Amino acid sequence: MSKVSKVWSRQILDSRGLPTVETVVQLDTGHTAVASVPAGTSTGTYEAVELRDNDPANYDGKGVSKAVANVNETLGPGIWGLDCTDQATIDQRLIELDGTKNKSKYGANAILSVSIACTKCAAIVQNIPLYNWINTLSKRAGVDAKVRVPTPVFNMINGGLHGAGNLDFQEFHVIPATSKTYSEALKIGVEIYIKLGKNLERRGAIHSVGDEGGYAPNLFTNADALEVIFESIKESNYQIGRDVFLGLDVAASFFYKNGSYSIRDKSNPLNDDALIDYYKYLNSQYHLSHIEDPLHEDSWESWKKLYEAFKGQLTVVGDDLLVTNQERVEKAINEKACDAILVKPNQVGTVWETLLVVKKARDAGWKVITSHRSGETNDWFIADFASGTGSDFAKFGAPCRGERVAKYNRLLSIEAELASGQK
Ligand code: 2PG
Ligand code: MG
Repeated sequence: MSKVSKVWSRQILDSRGLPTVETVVQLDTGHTAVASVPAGTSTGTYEAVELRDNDPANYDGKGVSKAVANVNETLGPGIWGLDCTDQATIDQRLIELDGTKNKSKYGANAILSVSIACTKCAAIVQNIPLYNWINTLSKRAGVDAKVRVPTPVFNMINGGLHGAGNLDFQEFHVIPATSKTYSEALKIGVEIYIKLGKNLERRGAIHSVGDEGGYAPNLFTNADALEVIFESIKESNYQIGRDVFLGLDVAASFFYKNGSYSIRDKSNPLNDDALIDYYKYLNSQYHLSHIEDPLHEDSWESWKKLYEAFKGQLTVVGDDLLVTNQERVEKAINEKACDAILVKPNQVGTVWETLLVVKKARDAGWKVITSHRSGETNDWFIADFASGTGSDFAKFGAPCRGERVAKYNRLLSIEAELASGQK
């Protein structure tokens, strides 16, 4: 049994240049592991709390020195002596130390950094790949999973809060067919991404990139973004509906005001029913394979209607709706609101709770998509998490920007290790 003997934390910067938490866990064997945590912009209302200093004189209020101090002074010492391979006990201790329902006392960012560093340390001390260790933990949590490299979901165009352009929808996805190997899928994504950049340039649209590495253009409508991706795929050697599919993360809560949705595609604001009709139109034109957060995070009745309308045709994904939270996932299962979950460890704040959410989703027969946040570091933990939990998909942004390709490249090495039978 290897015990946690020391934990220390510091403030580093994420991909947006904003402060985030990095934590090191050391065992009595001398082994160490480091973990840093991501941050969202389009955060769901019901996510666990990311603790910021809120001191306008420093880092525009975005500092995390309090979260760092919470690790150094309380959370770290609180897990000294615990067995690093007992993730459930470690995470339970962290939850108890915080004592709030939404981790607002010490911060989900502080707590998750410790939790992940312990997971990594446990893999290191046992000398096994992190994805294999996560697979063992998944099984302990009741997830019946085989290690697999997930299909990537590429966010090719960044709108909403992630892009400097004028699009309302947050993400426009290209998803290679699940029958492709991971390296084939990555190649497809990159080739379409390059073509898309050229097509945007030819149209005179901005082709610099947004927070997640996708292009962030000004276009006439949101449908135009789908159109230019559609064109780019047609010009490539790939066939839509056979080799690749299109998807959206609408992040609809962020353009919902006073009971309706204002989007540049329509001159008047739309109510829930009218927005659902518009999705039906987009689906008829572009054959979407999945749609994430199509409606406001509290519009449960409309989610049910939308799911009923699209059931069997496309995958309906809850992100801001579910926030990797067991209670909200249970509600969505009971209400038949969707059939897939976006899994983000920092929405809930510990590795073990994230695994329990994956279990709930799997028991309901849902698809699982492990996801990055728009603010990331080069930590590739989620690539191992996605593979070890047997996630169907991994949403790590466009195949561009260091913090995104760090994860996609990690999946390449996992694929190679699995192919060579390395354990
Ligand atoms: C999302 C995420 C990641 P953010 O909405 O799915 O793409 O965005 O991290 O800003 O919440
Ligand atoms: Mg989302």
